[in-house]
Amino acid sequence: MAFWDKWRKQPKEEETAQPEETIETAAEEAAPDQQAEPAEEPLEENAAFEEAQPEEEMPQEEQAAPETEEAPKKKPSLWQRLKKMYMGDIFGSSITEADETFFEELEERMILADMGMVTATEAVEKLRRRMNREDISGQEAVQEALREILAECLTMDNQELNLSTQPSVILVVGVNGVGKTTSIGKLAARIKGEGKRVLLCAGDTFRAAAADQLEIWANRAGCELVRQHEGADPGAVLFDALQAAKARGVDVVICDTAGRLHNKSNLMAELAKLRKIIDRETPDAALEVLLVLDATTGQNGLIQAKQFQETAGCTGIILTKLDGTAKGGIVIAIARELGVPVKFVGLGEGIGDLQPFDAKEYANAII
Ligand SMILES: Nc1nc2c(ncn2[C@@H]2O[C@H](COP(=O)(O)OP(=O)(O)O)[C@@H](O)[C@H]2O)c(=O)[nH]1
Ligand SMILES: [Mg+2]
Repeated sequence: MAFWDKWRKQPKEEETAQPEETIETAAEEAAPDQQAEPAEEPLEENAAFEEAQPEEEMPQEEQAAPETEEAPKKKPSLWQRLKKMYMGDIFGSSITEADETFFEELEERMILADMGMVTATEAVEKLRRRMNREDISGQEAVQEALREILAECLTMDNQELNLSTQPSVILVVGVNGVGKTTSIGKLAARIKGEGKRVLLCAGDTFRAAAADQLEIWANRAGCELVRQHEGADPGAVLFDALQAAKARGVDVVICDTAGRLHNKSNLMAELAKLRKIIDRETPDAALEVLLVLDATTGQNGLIQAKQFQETAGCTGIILTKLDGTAKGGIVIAIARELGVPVKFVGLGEGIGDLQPFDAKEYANAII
């Protein structure tokens, strides 16, 4: 059975995961594990990955250095964890711009890869025109042209985090279970690695476990943490964190938030309140509002995203779980629909598994 067929047969439920349910269990289960072996996780991830991908890595090594032992082992890029759009059998060696069946099938596969109808149609049209204009034909050249077109769709302004002030503030929002706390841990480690002083703010006061989980990540990343008791007012925790940051000369404050309150308007009101506190306490700070989206929720994630976008005014997206069953095409649909740049992607659960988004790397990985 072709890979594509297996993919198509996946049950619907898997694609439309319900964050509200999955989340609590996932977060609660995750905490003890992370506590048990914090330092080794990234290494294990890589080791496991290398084992899982022997066919791709081995031949290269053999070719490169058959008789020398010391040839450096090429580390697989995180992008290789992305699922490729399976297209092998439609890219014949003699495709031309007149090949209607090819364009139809390509469009269908892009839609099935979560790219969305509008984007898929547009990308295929662009490809057809480019093939015509530049006289492109044949598998290699057509694939390369398609990669370039997708990368162009995804290239936006303000792709980089703005951390230009001291302190800068990052508010992280999104529904339960999408990977907010985990992404904060990874992001903190990354920013710390650039030599900056980072303070985490446990703004999810809904359950004690949420602050505990953030504390584990703060320890792992070597960052400071401001937390309060369960049920405390998140605004008060944020206020404390901002005061501490100013007093201690912290470079970046990253604030975690709850993903679920009693209802949506409650959650949105709380986010609005947190924003107000930031504006009041650190009026000149560079502020990033990062919306975390779980790639495995597919097109459903987009509906949530629009609501957060309207209330919280997001400056960027962190797209998590692209290493799993997710169809990477969702990245394109999101960037297009929301007009907000994808700034980071999560490609695993380890501390090193967060990557700044790179349109060309991404396009190379999925096509
Ligand atoms: N495979 C994978 N799992 C992730 C990724 N990001 C987060 N997770 C997992 O998703 C679950 C929920 O994450 P958590 O950070 O608690 O979500 P939150 O409720 O939004 O704070 C945890 O089990 C994480 O380990 C990712 O990029 N890839
Ligand atoms: Mg959390």
